Amino acid sequence: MFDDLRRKFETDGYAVIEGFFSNEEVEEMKNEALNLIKQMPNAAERTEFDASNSDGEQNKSKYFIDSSDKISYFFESGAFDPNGELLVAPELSLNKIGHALHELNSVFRKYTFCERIKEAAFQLGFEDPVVPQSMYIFKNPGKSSEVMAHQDATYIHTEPTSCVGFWIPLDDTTIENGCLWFSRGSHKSGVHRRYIRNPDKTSEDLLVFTSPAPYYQKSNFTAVPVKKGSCILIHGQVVHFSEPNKSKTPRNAYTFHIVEQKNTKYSEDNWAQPKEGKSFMSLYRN
Ligand SMILES: O=C(O)CCC(=O)C(=O)O
Repeated sequence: MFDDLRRKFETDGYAVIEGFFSNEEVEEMKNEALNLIKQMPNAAERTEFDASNSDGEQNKSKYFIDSSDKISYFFESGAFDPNGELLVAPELSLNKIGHALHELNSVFRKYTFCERIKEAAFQLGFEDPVVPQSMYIFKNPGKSSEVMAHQDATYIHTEPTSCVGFWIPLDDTTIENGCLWFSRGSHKSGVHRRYIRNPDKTSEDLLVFTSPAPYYQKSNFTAVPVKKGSCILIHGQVVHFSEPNKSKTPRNAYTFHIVEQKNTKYSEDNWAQPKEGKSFMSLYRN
């Protein structure tokens, strides 16, 4: 399962492990997402999350910052009428749920801290990894499900860079339904911009990008369609994106990130910070 993993990861900036989770395990995660949908908040507490907005205007909210130790719901833009009532079925209204599923939900906690994940991290050379965030991503049919080209280290920054994403599709992914696309080798080009807590405390924008979105040439990207239950390991600096889901069915994924603690500094201006007196969960010790 882990043959050549580190070499592929270091060469391309990502590596695919096929058959990482069984169909039963995939179904358990999908069913758990349905359970979470049943517990969705009422209209007053709902927040839209528009991942296709590269200015990130709608991310810049307290709700986003506060979600780091909660199970919070982020809705697609246009999911509601002016009275806050859903215009689509609840399961089609969400963009994602985050960012502490790995901590607070027993099913996602079980899979995040399973031996296979620990072994993959170990194979990549992690000595003392922690998990700063997790998300369940709903890529439902429709334009708003696009995720713009980005590096994960923009959002989860350490010195030196150590962030790795574990991305686990719960449906087979195709070019049509919005598989991931990678710019191979782009992880060797540094961190292009950061998304930080605004140092200007008088501003209404709590979170800001340090520079505009770079232009990434689409022809540099390779589509990486994979079967459900695979795991794609994503280097924090590799540029990747996903197109809108043009199929008729949803494309779900569970994802979480790890960072190294040993000899590494977690940036204090990252949006996600451990709450006072707490630390991020250790991958190997849970
Ligand atoms: O699930 C997707 O379509 C995009 C995920 C992604 O880019 C990420 O988690 O960094």
